Amino acid sequence: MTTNPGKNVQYLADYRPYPFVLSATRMRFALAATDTRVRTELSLAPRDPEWSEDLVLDGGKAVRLLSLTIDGEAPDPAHVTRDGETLTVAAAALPRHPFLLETEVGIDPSANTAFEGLYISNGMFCTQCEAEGFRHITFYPDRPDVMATFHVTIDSDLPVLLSNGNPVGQSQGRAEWHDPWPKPSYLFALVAGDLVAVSDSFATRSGRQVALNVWVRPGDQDRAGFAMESLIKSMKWDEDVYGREYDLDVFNIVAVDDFNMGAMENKGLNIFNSKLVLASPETATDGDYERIEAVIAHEYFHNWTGNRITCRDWFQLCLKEGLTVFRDQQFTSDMRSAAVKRIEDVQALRARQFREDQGPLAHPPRPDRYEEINNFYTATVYEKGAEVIGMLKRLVGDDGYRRALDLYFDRHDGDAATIEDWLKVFEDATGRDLAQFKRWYTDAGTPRLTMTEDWRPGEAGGTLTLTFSQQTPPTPGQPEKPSRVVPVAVGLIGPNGDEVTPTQVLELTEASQTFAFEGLGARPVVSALRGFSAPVMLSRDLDDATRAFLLAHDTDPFARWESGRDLALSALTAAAQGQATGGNYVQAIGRLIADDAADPAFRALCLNLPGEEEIATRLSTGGITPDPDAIHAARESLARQIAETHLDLLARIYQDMTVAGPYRPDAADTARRSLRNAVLALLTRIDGGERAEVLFGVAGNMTERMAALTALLRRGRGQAELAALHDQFADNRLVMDKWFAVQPMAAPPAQAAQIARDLATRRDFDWKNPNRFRALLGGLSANHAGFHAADGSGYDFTADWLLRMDPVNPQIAARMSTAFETWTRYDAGRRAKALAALERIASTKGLSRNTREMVSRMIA
Ligand code: 0A1
Ligand code: ZN
Repeated sequence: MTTNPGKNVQYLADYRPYPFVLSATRMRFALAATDTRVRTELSLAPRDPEWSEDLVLDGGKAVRLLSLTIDGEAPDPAHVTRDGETLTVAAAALPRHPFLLETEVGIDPSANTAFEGLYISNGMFCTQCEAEGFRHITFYPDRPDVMATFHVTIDSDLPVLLSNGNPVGQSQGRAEWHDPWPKPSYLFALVAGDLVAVSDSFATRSGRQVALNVWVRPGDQDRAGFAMESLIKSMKWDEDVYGREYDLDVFNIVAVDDFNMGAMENKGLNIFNSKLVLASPETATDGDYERIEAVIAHEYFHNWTGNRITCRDWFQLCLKEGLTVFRDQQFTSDMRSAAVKRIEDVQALRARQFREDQGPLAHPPRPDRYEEINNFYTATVYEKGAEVIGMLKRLVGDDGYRRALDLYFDRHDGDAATIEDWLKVFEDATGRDLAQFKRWYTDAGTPRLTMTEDWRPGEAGGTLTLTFSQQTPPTPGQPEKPSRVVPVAVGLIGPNGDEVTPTQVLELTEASQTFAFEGLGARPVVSALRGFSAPVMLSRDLDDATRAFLLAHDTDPFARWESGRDLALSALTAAAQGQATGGNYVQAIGRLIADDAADPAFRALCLNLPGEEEIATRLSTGGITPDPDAIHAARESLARQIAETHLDLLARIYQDMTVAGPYRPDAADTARRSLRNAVLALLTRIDGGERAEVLFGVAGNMTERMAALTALLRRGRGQAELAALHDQFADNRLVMDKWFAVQPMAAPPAQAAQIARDLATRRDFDWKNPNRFRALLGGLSANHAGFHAADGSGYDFTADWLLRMDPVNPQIAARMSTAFETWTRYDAGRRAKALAALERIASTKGLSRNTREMVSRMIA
């Protein structure tokens, strides 16, 4: 194997403060596509004047040093050394007092296909500096604990020139920006291009007027209004709920077409992947609208949780990401339906984070080692990081949480903080000892909880005793897993369906523990892990009748949905192993969806069958090797069974849920469309596709058109609709991304890899665009039985393209390699083919650090 783990490993334990203090950074950019010049002035001082240290600045290979002076003088060249990743000025050449270091460098944005640092997207200059992109712009201490004010001058003929902070001068061909808030380099941003703005303003609660702009390319203005509305709601919400006010005169958002991730919280100048800004009813789905609202909020909330208080080092990434995800989840719950949001978040957590936690890429929310930090922008850092905060809030209560957060903002404003700092504010604000709780940050893996019940009737009422035991399977590098604090929210439902004991939070701290409920009239049914009170897997012996009872009567919406989910999963896992069918589920789901008083969104969530990946996970957690083809067949068969059994009811709901009037992406209309589309997916399996064809033809919005198209493709139809969509939207990148994604995703599994291969030969498969690449490869890997086709065609196609992408954009190649992260759970034939594909990648010469780390962890 040519992999080389260990060579570039960074360790949390090695943290050391930077030996110099940087107070102010001044930069001047002369923008040019192939030869941009950057002059940088750093106001530096030795941290300890008694101690002399070399000055080490980060700087990528492609940064050409043109000049360097210290207090205006060029040092002896013997004192300046350059290697591929740094520039070092020897201590002997440095004053013991504050000094000014000036550099000029040349960089080539047009050659930057990795989209890290300064690059060009569609004729527009833009930057991405998190995590370590700034070092591709200039020589700098590119680490989050070095914070400075920035003064930036941009020289360019392009009409719009933006950077962080407030504008302090604009003239023909030049703009100057000053950011008074000290910040680390990863929050730097610059944008220059031919852009137009949708503008508005916001008056903060202390009366400051903030100019708001959403910058897009000319012609896209009519699709930027929703982003602006979302921004204004976010600003208001953060004031109302967290007491956090915005702190500059302007807030700019820019949409760019080439972007490695979703969006970026640069101070005062958020840069977004255009798919998370641009939306119109004809081009975006309800899901897109909801994500736009959430991500606009997320980036805005970073202004306090991330920017005003940043991270000491990248091991602490979940300090800003977990908290900011938690905040954006709260925001969406407040804007829409809290119950629906919680269920969606848990589904996403299980699909991405539980999956990660069970495989070779498992790591704690706060890792203690990495080779390439860009590989750690993961579901564990983000989503599990948010779950950990949800548990903290549950344990200390809403008031305790509020006091802790106020203390956090007071105590750490302006700091580069750590997880220890974060936990300490909770300890100080609430008096609670969080030593054991900290394991949630340092330990990987999903705890398995088992709950058993013991019922003793008695004269003065019966006693129900619940026994919980917890155990966490080993993860890479962590064989032993001590017990954690697990908050388990429990309620009791009486035999008549009334709640007899409202929600109570039990705190597990031991490997095994019992809790007794006394004085009960009759044996109740336990509703456990309400609201998904901890990110664990709970197993308990429950028969289908009791699950159906909870699905009908539980007062906690999450737990109620979970009962339906468990019913469906037990039917599907049995069928995938060639056992009996899902009669109980089919009956129970019929009763639930017939309830017209229930929220349509909730009914839709219950009606959507668990995905094939989720079924595979459930099987492999139970020690059974999943067979992707059998899973696919089982799921299709259960869907048909539901459609046949409830044909009339479904047809009625399909009519009833028609949404009249102009399209609105709000919670109420979204809910109706989601139920209607869930019903359509079922009916299309037995109706020959007429409903879907009609809907595709008449629908004016993308939500319904995509639902119809997907349903048709799953039946091996939909070619005319695909062609129509292409004709209408060939010039719209975002719609064409959907067009590329849906084909491999909804294809019959045996054809999926070939369909992806054919699509990849098209001229409009602009694969260097991250969205387009993700659409095709992600579309295929979302087709569980297609990606895991027994002949290895899915693996081979994916490996071919990862290898092609790696030298161009290593971040994207590494990220998409996670399609393989579950490979060890399949049968020997599939494992051999997946391993061969991974080894082919690993043995390729010149592989990036990003992809090398991912692949070597997966085959370790
Ligand atoms: N901090 C951003 C995510 C982000 C991370 C890395 C990036 O480039 C490698 C870009 C964006 C967020 O949480 O939204
Ligand atoms: Zn974030």
